[in-house]
Amino acid sequence: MDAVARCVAALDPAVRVVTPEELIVHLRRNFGTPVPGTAPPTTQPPTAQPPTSQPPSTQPPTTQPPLKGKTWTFEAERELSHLVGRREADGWSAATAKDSRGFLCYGPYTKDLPRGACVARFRLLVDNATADDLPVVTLDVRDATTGRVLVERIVRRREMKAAMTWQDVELAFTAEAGHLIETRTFWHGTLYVREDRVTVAAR
Ligand SMILES: [Ca+2]
Repeated sequence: MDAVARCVAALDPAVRVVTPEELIVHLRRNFGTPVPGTAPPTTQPPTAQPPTSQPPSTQPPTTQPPLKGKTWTFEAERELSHLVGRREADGWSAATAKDSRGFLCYGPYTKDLPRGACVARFRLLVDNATADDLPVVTLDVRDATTGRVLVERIVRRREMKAAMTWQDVELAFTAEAGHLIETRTFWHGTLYVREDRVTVAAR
């Protein structure tokens, strides 16, 4: 111990001899320096991440929206097919001087209709509504998946209320979901007819 005392005495007066415990306290107080083996547990800063719990979902329910009342429109000049006649600005027409009887419009083989009651509205125009009462067109709705005609109707000239005036002719039918459905207009070649469109509504 005398040797130690001599060494301490020989140190610069600014040097202070302390015990290990005193050194640790000194370091912590003045520098905050972690001392090996004595480091305090590392505490993580508060996370900036949002809480992992999900907010209430704003997504709509996945159930299929009801199709009742929904309407599909098939424009004759753009969305239907033809075996006779020609395109006009607002539809597809056939005339006695130019065409032979045949399918004026057919298609579009939609699979969108729901199972259940539907109504197809054929929008038609004729050039003369009074000359006679011959058949103008035969309208039908056909299930192309089964090959079955679901409904059929012959339209005669005098069912049309006036010349060169658009008029809807309705056919009610029952569709099967996922089946290919087409609407057809067979022209009898008796007078000028133009078809604007077919709309189908789920009832
Ligand atoms: Ca049209």
